[in-house]
Amino acid sequence: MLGKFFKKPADDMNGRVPPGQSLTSRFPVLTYGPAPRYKLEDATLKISGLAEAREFSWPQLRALPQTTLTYDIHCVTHWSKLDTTWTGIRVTDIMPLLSLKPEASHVMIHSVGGYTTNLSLDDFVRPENLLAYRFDDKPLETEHGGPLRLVVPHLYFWKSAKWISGLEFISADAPGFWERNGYHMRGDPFKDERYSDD
Ligand SMILES: Nc1nc2c(c(=O)[nH]1)N[C@H]1C(S)=C(S)[C@@H](COP(=O)(O)O)O[C@H]1N2
Ligand SMILES: [Mo]
Repeated sequence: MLGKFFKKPADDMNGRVPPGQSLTSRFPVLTYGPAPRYKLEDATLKISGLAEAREFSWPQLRALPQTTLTYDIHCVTHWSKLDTTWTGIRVTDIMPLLSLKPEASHVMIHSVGGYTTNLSLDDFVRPENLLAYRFDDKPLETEHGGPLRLVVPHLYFWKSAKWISGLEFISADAPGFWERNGYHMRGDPFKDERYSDD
């Protein structure tokens, strides 16, 4: 009974801060390897796997509705940042343009430079998930994934692939870069799903 109270930090902002996380007002950069540098006009999104193959150019993506959303982000390295504001294209505005095969259940996100991360379609196709190109009403900086990155705020931030280049639809879950290196396959911060043995 008491343990239940004591486990909950007094400053969890009414449940907004997941267990084991501390708030930061900075915006730390976490990248494995070098950051690629290219213009937004040159960004493309390649659709592959269990979907009709196609490639979106930036003008084709830019023609979709533009959405600005504010939400909290949580990194597995124990920092959380509240009220971050992103502008981009909703995943739910792109999905109706894709012809998925019925077997598709997951997606492997691909980035320029080879980074990958896996998501179930349930986690990917959510109205708050964005292909973001602006942060804080400014063009997204290179080190934070500019010109174009995925933002999936309900999971740890390693799922939010920077410099996104492709969506590969697959019929079973498979590990991406960090997931092969010990991170959890799903990564829900509120369930403390940091490593594969959590
Ligand atoms: N392409 C790519 N995307 C990536 C990463 C990376 O190394 N390469 N790092 C991930 C990790 S571990 C985190 S915590 C966030 C960090 O985003 P930030 O640098 O904007 O804080 O990006 C994620 N997306
Ligand atoms: Mo991370």
